[in-house]
Amino acid sequence: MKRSSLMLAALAAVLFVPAAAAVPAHAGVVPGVGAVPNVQYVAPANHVVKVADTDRDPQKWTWVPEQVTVKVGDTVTWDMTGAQVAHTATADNASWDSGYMNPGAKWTHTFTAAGDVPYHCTPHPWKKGVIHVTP
Ligand SMILES: [Cu+2]
Repeated sequence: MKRSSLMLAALAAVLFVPAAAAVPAHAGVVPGVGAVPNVQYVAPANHVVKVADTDRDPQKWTWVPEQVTVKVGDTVTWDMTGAQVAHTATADNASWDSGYMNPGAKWTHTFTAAGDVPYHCTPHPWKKGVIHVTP
């Protein structure tokens, strides 16, 4: 009886090894390179914003989508394919400005700092958008 209790205790000790002692799922050794740290690399993503400007009432024109959430290092491309007139994507704080983008033009900006960046269109300032940049 006492012996089987000891065996159970030993078995439990083997089964309940703390998870931290386990080899990380992404860690490994690459021949010629060495140990690879358990860091997951996420490639920067590109996000696309278009414009809806076909309504006869310019007040109804909008960015599509009006809000975009990106990560630091991601890019946003304003794509004027299908637009009827020229627009600008202009940060409200003037930190970046596409300049006039004619129909069919594209302009890409990389976001390097976390935070919300409201922007507008210079000739149509009611056309507002926000880029939410997360760490
Ligand atoms: Cu505009």
